[in-house]
Amino acid sequence: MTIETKTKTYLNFLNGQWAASSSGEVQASLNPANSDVVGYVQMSTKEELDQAVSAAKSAQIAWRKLSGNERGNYLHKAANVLERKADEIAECMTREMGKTLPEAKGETARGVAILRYYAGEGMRKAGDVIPSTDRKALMFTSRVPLGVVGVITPWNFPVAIPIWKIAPALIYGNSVVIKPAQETAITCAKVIECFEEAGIPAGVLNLVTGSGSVIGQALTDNPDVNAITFTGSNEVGKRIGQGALARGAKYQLEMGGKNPVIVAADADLELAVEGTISGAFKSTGQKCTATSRVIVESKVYETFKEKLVAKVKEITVGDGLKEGIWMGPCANESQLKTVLSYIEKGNQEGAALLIGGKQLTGDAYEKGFFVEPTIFENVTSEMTIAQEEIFGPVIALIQVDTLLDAIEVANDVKFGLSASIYTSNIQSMLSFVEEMEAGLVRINAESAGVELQAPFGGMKQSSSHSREQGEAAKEFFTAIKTVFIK
Ligand code: TAP
Repeated sequence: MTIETKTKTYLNFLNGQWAASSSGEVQASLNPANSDVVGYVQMSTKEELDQAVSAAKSAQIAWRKLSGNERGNYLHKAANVLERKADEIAECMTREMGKTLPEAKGETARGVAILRYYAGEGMRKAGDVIPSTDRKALMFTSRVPLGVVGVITPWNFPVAIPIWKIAPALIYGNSVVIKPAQETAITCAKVIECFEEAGIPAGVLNLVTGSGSVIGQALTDNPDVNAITFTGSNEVGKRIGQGALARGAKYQLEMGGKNPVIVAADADLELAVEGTISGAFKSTGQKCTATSRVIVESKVYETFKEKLVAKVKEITVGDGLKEGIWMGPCANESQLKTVLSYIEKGNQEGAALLIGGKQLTGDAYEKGFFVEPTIFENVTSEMTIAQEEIFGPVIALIQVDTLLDAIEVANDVKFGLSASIYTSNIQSMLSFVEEMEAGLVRINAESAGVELQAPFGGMKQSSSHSREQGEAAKEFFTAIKTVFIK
């Protein structure tokens, strides 16, 4: 059954049925480009979340008994449906959270590719044979599902993040209850529809929307949820981790970043400018891997700065659905206010505003949450804008004398998600790889982005030190059983 779109009210998906919440309450999802109502989503109750978990618990018994290939066939079918509906879903994403349509289409295509990758995972190895010291025994490991997995996702990648958690959870034989960010719950509902159309058995995948403090908390606390996978802010992530730990559930947290780009004196400056702009301003800087600090060797500082500012002036800001727009709005009003408050802090603490810094107003921006792409210079490592995640289109330029200084500054934050360097010197590349405290290190490439078949995750306070995506996902979504047969 397709969700009722005429009334623009989206429902929960509970035990194979679309259902309204008994609360009778819905929340409007607003387009951040113009404040139009995109649709309404359910404000569910704790009881509904608990019902979804019970359904998932029952359904998991039969689901885990299917072969990996059989489970993979559902993912293959869901990938085909998503591919067919890609344009509609990408447009919904742009309307719900503002990223430009080409970016939304790219993310949706990524969702299709992730589903296909994990569909194949059902046919790959699920354990190892380990030589026993007893010549008459067979000893091996078997990867087994955890049970019910709770998935809590943010709004910045509303297709890719739910899929990169749901797909591995399902392929390894777990059932799922997802609570997406309210901000982008409609896009998530459309993803769930793809699984429904693929014929996923009732109860194996459930969607419950509502506030984080009610539904997210209830998912964290429910004793039948065996594992929680979370992506979002550090504040919420830590609370979820503590809750899961207290009741002995497995958990995985992917959180914030404060990602640096180092521009060495021997860098290809055109390439460095291109990578800095793409890493910092695509998705309006609302990526966990977005570039937010640019650390430049003094020998090339002025030239790099000039080239960077000239390119930033070319950025077109506006409604991401319109052609020719390169950067959309902040995802909501509170995000815009946060960005503006960091800009104010930058000014107060003595950084020099090079370009941008203001909310965009006037006809094309009326009722939207637009901010100019912003660059500060004369930033020092102890300033707030060099330490805290802004999650907006703001970069801090930091000048250093040597590469060693650059790496020291790059590491001088509590986060360790992604880091990049532009250099043509192999020794500098290797020093960076060795010294940089980050889960993703990228050379002559922007800080944002990782291929879906490679491990993804951070060091330090960016992560609970697990990894997502690729084969690495198996570590979280399965338990190892060691088998000894004599
Ligand atoms: P959060 O505010 O942390 O929200 C993330 C999710 O947690 C939402 O679904 C939210 O629900 C829910 N939540 C809120 N309070 C909760 C509670 N008490 N218990 C359980 N769940 C709760 O993050 P955000 O603003 O959506 O996303 C931006 C953050 O995500 C940034 O810090 C960014 O760096 C991070 N991020 C990290 C990564 C990786 S892979 N490291 C990738 C993308 C984003 P609501 O619907 O109520 O908001």
